[in-house]
Amino acid sequence: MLIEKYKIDEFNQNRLDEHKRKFEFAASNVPDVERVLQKLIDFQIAIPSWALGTGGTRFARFAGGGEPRSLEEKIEDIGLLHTLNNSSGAISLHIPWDIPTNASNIKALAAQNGLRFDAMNSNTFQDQPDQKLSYKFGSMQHVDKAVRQQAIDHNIEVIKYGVELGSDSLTVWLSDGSNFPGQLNMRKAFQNTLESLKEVYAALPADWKMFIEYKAFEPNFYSTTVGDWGQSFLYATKLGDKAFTLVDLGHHLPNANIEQIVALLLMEEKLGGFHFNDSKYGDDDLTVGSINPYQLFLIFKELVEGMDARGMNHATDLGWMIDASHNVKDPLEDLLQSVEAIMIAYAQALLVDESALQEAQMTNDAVLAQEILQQAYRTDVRSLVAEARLRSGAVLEPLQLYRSLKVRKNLIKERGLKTVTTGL
Ligand code: LRH
Ligand code: MN
Repeated sequence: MLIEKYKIDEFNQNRLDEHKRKFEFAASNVPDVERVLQKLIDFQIAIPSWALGTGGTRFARFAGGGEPRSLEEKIEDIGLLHTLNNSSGAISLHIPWDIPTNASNIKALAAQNGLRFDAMNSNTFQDQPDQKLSYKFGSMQHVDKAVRQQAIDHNIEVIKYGVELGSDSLTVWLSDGSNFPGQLNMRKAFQNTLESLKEVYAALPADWKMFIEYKAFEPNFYSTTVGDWGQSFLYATKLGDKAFTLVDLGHHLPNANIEQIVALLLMEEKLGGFHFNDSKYGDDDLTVGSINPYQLFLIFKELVEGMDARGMNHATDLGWMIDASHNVKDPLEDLLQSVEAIMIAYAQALLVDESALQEAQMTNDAVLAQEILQQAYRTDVRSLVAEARLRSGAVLEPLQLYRSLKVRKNLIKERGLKTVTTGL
């Protein structure tokens, strides 16, 4: 569904006075507001191709209707998000859920929607109908060399699709592990996995990156062969300069200090990117910032400080991706909220008075340090994020326009109530 420019201009015009009032007040408290606005305009978040339909659990899945029936319709839906917030300028594909049958057509359609292709995702956590060997007992860790080779070949095939589309990175998440003590020789599983990843690494084009995504548990519930940041860091270090760790916020054990993990991986130049979502218990894949927005702010505070310490470009030097699943919300509304939460956390982190904070740290003044940090966190930056959208031709309030244009109702009329999209 296309949203005409005049509808966006009309919507913004009706809200301009109120926005300008809020923005001028917020801007008056921000020393270098133009730098902050430009960073917000440049910051683009990749939308997962597998999160445009209704997700579910092993218990049930309640379809919402109007779901994309093809990769083309997925690109249109992400194009619509990008039209609304101009911060969703990339799509992350999952193979084989979204095989680009005609890559040049798909690439052209994405370009028409202002989208580029971010990291490609392989899938050796499911058996495909035509697959010879099962991944029931793992893929790259498997005791059978033939199964490992099948997984290696699949990842190399995914790289090929990515090259055709102009992507420049591969995310490898392995569900490999075990469910019971004694079931798996965990040392051999690590070595098999490393040897397998080395063959995929060798197939990477010169300018590509490989992201090793770790996860504490699920679908295996005793051991996971890439189970935490340390293991992912070990693989990435042993593989070489093109291999990095990928931090999915939902893949940690309860109460893990994710911002500390991020600070250290960034310092070690082995942080590749993120799968943003939120969770209260396990890998809940909930809307970003819906459960623990303070943790998201603390993560971005470490990112801004750590990236500035290395002179990195905030917009392009790390992989910014969402990985969520929508059991009860409209997928597009959920994604609009997630992008907004990320932009707000980034804007707040840009407001942290770093030199004052470092002075408080050097004098062990924990009270002052918290005051400086929470001054930024408690600053309402929503009008700054909205101004960045306005200046880049997008919508002051994306969710409101999405609802007032009855986008979901139109998608259901166009695609039907029972359409089921590929993905989780
Ligand atoms: C695993 C994961 C991984 C994807 C999948 C869809 O939990 O986070 O990133 O491949 O979700
Ligand atoms: Mn993920």
